[in-house]
Amino acid sequence: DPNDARTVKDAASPKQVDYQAVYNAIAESLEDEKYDDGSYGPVLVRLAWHCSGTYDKNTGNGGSNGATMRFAPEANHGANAGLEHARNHLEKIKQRFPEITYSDLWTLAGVVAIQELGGPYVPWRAGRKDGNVENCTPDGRLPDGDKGADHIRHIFYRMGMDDKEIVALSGAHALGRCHTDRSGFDGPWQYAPTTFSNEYFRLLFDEKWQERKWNGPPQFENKTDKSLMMLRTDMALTTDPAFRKYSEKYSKDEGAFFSDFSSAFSKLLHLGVPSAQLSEPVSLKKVEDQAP
Ligand code: ZEM
Repeated sequence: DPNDARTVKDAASPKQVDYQAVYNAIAESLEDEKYDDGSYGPVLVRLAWHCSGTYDKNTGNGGSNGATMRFAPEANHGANAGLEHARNHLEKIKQRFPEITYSDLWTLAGVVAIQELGGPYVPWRAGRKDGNVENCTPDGRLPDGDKGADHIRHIFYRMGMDDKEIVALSGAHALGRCHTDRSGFDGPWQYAPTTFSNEYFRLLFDEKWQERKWNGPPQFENKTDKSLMMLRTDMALTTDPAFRKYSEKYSKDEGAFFSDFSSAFSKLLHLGVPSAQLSEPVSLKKVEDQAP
């Protein structure tokens, strides 16, 4: 009955997306023995972070709404080198679920990777809209790995993050590695770079770190076997007293890290998205927690 109010409303509302189905498709796509350490998870987390971390609380622009890294100016920012691997990987998911926006897809993929690689549940809301090239952010809004605590604060305070959130978010370096052909830095932060844990914080304190002598940009190596790395910004989490309060705690208490990371990462993924646009939190179950 076209005069039934419910029918009219349903016809006008946007196409429903089965986000758990999208989640599962991404989860199934993560493992690939030919890619890096065997998983697309880490680079998907980096994409979710870089598409969101451009937010500027003073002007309200930037952030995940818009997915403006699809366009040349932002895709070519030095900080985003290598993220085409993540964007191209997700293009296959977008083709299967064309009704999801890129901005929802990229942030959702970050949640999938954290949850499926052993991390905490991360609250996520849908409703981001894709922007166009005029919405691209200026270069320089993401942090440089060769700088200190002042720089980190300057970048993250602009997003509206505090010291605790900065340290918690940095724990994402449990995942993945640096690539000489992307950032110029080299190597993973921990021995199991496809497992989300507080291992990054434990190693920051339990390993001895020394400057690596090489032709590349300044970074640290662990004395034990020189196979692990830390950036200057990672080391600042132990040398700056306010940061150290949290990094020390997370090195001993994985539960505290998981809880603070979940809140901070969720906040990051929604920065700058008008709340009127966002859905209620979407239940996104880990594959292992779904009924068989
Ligand atoms: Zn990262 N990050 N990051 N980061 N990051 C890299 C890789 C990854 C910094 C940084 O300079 C770099 C956060 C914060 C900060 C991830 C997640 C998050 C790389 C290596 C660099 C240089 C890129 C490459 O060569 O491929 C700095 C300076 C940061 C703050 C001070 C936050 C916050 C993150 C998420 C919450 C992840 C998962 C990777 C690994 C990517 C991969 O491909 O393996």
